Amino acid sequence: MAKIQIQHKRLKDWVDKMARMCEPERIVWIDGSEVQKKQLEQEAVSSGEIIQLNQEKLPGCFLHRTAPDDVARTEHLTFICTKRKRDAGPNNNWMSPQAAYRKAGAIFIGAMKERTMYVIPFSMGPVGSPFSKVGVELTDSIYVVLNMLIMTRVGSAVLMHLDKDGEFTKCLHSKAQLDINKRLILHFPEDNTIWSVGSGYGGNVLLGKKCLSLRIASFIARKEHWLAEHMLIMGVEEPNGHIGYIAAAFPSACGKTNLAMLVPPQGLKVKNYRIWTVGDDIAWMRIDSDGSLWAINPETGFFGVAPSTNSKTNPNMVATIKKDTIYTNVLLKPDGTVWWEGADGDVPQEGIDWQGRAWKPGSLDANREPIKAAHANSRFTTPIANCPTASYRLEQHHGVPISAIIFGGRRAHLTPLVYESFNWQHGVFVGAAMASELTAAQVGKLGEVRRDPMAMLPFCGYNMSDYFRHWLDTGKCMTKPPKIFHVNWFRTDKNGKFLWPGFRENLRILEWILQRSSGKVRAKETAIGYIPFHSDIDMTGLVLGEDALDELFAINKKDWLEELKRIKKFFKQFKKDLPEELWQEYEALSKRLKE
Ligand code: OXD
Ligand code: MN
Repeated sequence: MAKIQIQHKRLKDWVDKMARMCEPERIVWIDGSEVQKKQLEQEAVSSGEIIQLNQEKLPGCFLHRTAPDDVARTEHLTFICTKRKRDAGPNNNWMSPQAAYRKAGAIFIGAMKERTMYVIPFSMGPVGSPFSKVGVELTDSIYVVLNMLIMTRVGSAVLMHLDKDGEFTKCLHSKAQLDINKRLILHFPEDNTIWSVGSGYGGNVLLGKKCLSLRIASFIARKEHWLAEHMLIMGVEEPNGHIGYIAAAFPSACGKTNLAMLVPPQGLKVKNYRIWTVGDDIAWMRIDSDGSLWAINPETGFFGVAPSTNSKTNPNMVATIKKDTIYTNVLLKPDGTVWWEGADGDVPQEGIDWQGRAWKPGSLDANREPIKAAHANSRFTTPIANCPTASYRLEQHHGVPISAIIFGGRRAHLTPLVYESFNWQHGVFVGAAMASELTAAQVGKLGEVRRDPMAMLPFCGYNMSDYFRHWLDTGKCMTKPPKIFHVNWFRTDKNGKFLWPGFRENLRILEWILQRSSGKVRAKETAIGYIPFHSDIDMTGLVLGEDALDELFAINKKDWLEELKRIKKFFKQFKKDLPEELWQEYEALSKRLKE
């Protein structure tokens, strides 16, 4: 492996100090080279940490299995460790930095004995861009290294950029004993530090992702006057070459990935739209010199949910994950390929399930429930560059200009297919009042509705009342703010059936949103915001039930007044810290609903 000369004394000292605590047998610096990556893959295959898949059918692909109790983000073990409890807010679990370092330190001591400590210098965002941030992750997991090589820009170029004294987030991870009772995901925003111990699941251990790019970055972004958000970024190109870019926030596993790379529906084919994918999970947005909001995706890969990914729901992802991909917790087929519930092709007649056990369709567990081939939150990690719709602006240092921001949730009832806020302040209220039903991406009860402002509830690294204030202030600093919308693809009829087909058909709604953003179409004013006239949604080639559009856009004032009570309860936990403007919007909505 190439020998790296470290010029950065603070970095070197920190690595030494962490090594003294974790006691690894050796330290290996990750240089980002293909040669080193291949060596690590071989080593991980030899130790059984990853399984090499059929290299003819899935070149460069591997399978990994996590411990059965380590398959999703563990929000109850995730903490924001600020000096003052108030600064973490009621939206976060809090521990004092002192207590947190002590508690996790006890687990880290000697945790890497007989293991290698890998040092991963990484850049979130193009190396050297003013939008970007550098982190260095120390880990005892090759799986983490291989994933980070896909998800971030790693290696010597980052060290060169850091030079002798550059700032970086100190990220420490150890699998330790993979014991759920000794698992902690700790963020120290005031120290620009992350400590994660006892887990091997992506969201807990790929520290560039949720931990740095959302929790720590949101804290930094407030100080530096930008936004770090849980949003996809996509471009919709019209035949005249103009590309309208959208940033959209939906809670985990609500379809951000599918939307970010959708294929235009058959009925809109003649319009020749082209979709460009910038990101599927995280957006860092800054006000640029033109007074509008510009966004980059800090990541270079997708960490996507496998179940239900198929050629109908997401053909571009199916194409992307055919090579250079790490699969986690899916079924291994006898021919060395993989499968999950809702994948293409017939259900395999046999295989090894996500827990490494022999599996056949129809196998039942002790409770006589069907055993899943793949875990509901099984994943793939895959390079954006392999995606057929990857944006050619991925490496641009200033990213792309955002025309519209969309908030969305999974709501069987209440919220219409789409509505537009009256202005930025109202849009912030719409984001702050967001709620969604729980999915498999979080540990918790599926289907339960929880409030999830801006889809950031699990990811905002500080008090959300300060976060709302920051959003309100950001709006005031833009001369050309994007318009803010809300969508709900998941509304159901009285029989519980989805009213809207979703997936590629969502482009019909994005079209309206972009037309509204450029002032090309009228809208109907309602108590909650602007909604489309039915005739302004291009329904060519899409036949819905007779009253479906009426039901999709119905605004039931009684239900909304009930929702207001839930919003009030949520807002009240922020006490006097909640910005007054949000209460004003609350009162104004209440008044409009009662009119
Ligand atoms: C993710 C998540 O993995 O939001 O992106 O859980
Ligand atoms: Mn996410």
